Amino acid sequence: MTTATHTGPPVSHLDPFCDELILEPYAMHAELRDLGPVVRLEKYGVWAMARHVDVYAMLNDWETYCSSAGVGFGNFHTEKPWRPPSLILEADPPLHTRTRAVLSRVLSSSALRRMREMFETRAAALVERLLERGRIDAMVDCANAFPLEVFPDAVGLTKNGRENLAPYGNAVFNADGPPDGALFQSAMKDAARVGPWILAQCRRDALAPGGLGADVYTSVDSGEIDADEAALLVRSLLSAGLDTTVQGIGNALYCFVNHPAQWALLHANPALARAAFEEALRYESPVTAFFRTTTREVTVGDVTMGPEEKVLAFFGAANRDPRMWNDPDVFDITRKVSKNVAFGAGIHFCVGAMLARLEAEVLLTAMARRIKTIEPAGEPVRLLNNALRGLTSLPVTVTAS
Ligand code: OVM
Repeated sequence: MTTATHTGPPVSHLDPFCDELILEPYAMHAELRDLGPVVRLEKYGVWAMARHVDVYAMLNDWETYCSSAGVGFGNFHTEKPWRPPSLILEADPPLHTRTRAVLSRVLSSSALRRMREMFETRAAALVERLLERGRIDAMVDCANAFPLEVFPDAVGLTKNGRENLAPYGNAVFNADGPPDGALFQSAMKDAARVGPWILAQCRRDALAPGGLGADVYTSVDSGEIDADEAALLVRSLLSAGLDTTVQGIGNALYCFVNHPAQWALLHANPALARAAFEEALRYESPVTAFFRTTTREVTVGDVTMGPEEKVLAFFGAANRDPRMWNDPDVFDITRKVSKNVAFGAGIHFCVGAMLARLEAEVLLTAMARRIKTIEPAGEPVRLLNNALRGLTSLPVTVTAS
């Protein structure tokens, strides 16, 4: 008599949301990739994908892997969300198609073209201030300072209360983690404190004419969306528009501080700035992972998942998958990285990507033109966040060319 072997799905007992693995995830990423296309995270009873081919396929199949149940731990189909769901991030077609069209128009490269000059003037001035000081904190004085200078103005926000933006974004990303964790709990406190200010800024009369926020409301006039929907779409700008670019730019600077030959390359050829940012996004992806939720029974490899099950897509792991990239752990700004999933993929691909790239390109270009060296001057401090990978401090010295 033969005995059938029931191996079951590959299982991991690791907790990607514990402090240690938030701070240093790459060994875990390799382990998850090597276990198979789909892995069971035993601690939470959710699935995870970490290989590029599988993450990419999942993100491109919204009919099987939906977003309307939320992109964090909670399942909005069965549990109450912590805030009214985003009409774009946490939505499926046909709702998503309609809201996405609005933000696609507002954030298109042609709509952003008129902002470049203002961004360039401010970046050049910022870089001169940095060089006068010589010793700076690249997170505080650069990666935080520049988006905070240009993004709220681009949206058309009032000057008072802008300090509420960063804690709100930080809370929104922490809210994707396990609800009983300390980061989620502190996110709820932060959101309660700054949420009312955020919501007040989403109203039409709070937004300066000519800004991205006011532009969302022109879609109310055309009848595409109603005023309540417009307010929630402005909330999406404020949720996703600041912390992500701060950490993306900060991670890029962190890469250059640790890879001086790559900085020399950029300094010699500032036109590489846009490509360099993309490689930094691959190498140190600012958004670690988001969930999807299965809409039906689905089999991937040897693993069958049931309907209404949570699946975690590890962007950062996919972006360092050796099955996809040559020498994935090498930071190389001349590399072709068009399939990196730092901005996601498929219908939810970051709608603000053009704005993020513009901010990063303009700042890195201004820095590359004037700064000859950027060198470590103290221990960097990592950000602890359930979904954002980045830093809070990066002490450096800069020298002029
Ligand atoms: C939103 C939202 C929030 C966080 C992230 C995001 C990466 C979107 O509220 O729509 O996209």
